[in-house]
Amino acid sequence: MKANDTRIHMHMSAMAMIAVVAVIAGAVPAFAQGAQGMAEPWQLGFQEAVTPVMRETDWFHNLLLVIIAAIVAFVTVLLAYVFWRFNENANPEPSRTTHHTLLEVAWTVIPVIILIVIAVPSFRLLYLQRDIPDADLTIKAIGSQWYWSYEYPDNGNISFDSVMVEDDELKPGQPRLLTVDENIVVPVNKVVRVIVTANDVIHAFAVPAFGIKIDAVPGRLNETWFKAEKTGVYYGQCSELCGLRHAYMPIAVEVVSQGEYEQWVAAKKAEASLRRDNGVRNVAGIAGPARRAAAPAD
Ligand SMILES: [Cu+2]
Repeated sequence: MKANDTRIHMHMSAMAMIAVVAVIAGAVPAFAQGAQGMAEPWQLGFQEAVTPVMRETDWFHNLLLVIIAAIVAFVTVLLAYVFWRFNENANPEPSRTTHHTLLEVAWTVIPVIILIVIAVPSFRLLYLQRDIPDADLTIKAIGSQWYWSYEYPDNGNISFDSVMVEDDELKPGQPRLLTVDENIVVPVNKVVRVIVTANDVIHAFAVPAFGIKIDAVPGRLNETWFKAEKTGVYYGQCSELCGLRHAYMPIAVEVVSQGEYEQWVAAKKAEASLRRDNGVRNVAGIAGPARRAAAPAD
């Protein structure tokens, strides 16, 4: 009876294992396709890298994954061997050895080598992120509770707010919690410097496909950069807990061709001069608090 129970138990464990493998196998194709610019159900790993920084980050992550997996496997095997070989039954008379020069040198030097192997690409990546190349375009991103405002100082100081589109206003195909009323528009294959700050509390400007995440701190200017190498819309979210509607201030970056970008700039400038003619001077300043007041309390 007991043996039978054990067999049923083992059978169930095997079934569970098969289920886990099936789930992982099912997730892998999704990972390979990767919906552009956003996370997707059952995704494994990162979003598809669209900038040099994110490509390097991906590579570094994969390197660490191999190293950490090898260390975990090694330690597990070592522990299992110790349990089996040196338990009281198998080894009633323990050895009195206390020092072993070769072993001690090895377990000092090998971890040092592993750390160097990690440190070199780590610093390379850090410098790639921090050394901002000559920018073709600068954008200022300002976080507020709970939306982002953007300014284009190189392009006639275009400025606008970018507010999340609520669920009941989404058009078909627009992703929930990521769609905004006005995307940031940037040209493809151009170095974009992003200057980041905040109006009220600390927010964080993050776009996973670009490999950027930087705090938006009131009274401080932080900067980062990206060079998107593929057109499309890439989404990010505020990544610093900033209050009630923290989860509802997404970031949407639309990467377009240079020609389309110039058209967009021209249209934005025309819109701004129209507003000036109508006597509305600071649209961002007026729209901000009004929108804040209009945001549903939840
Ligand atoms: Cu925020």
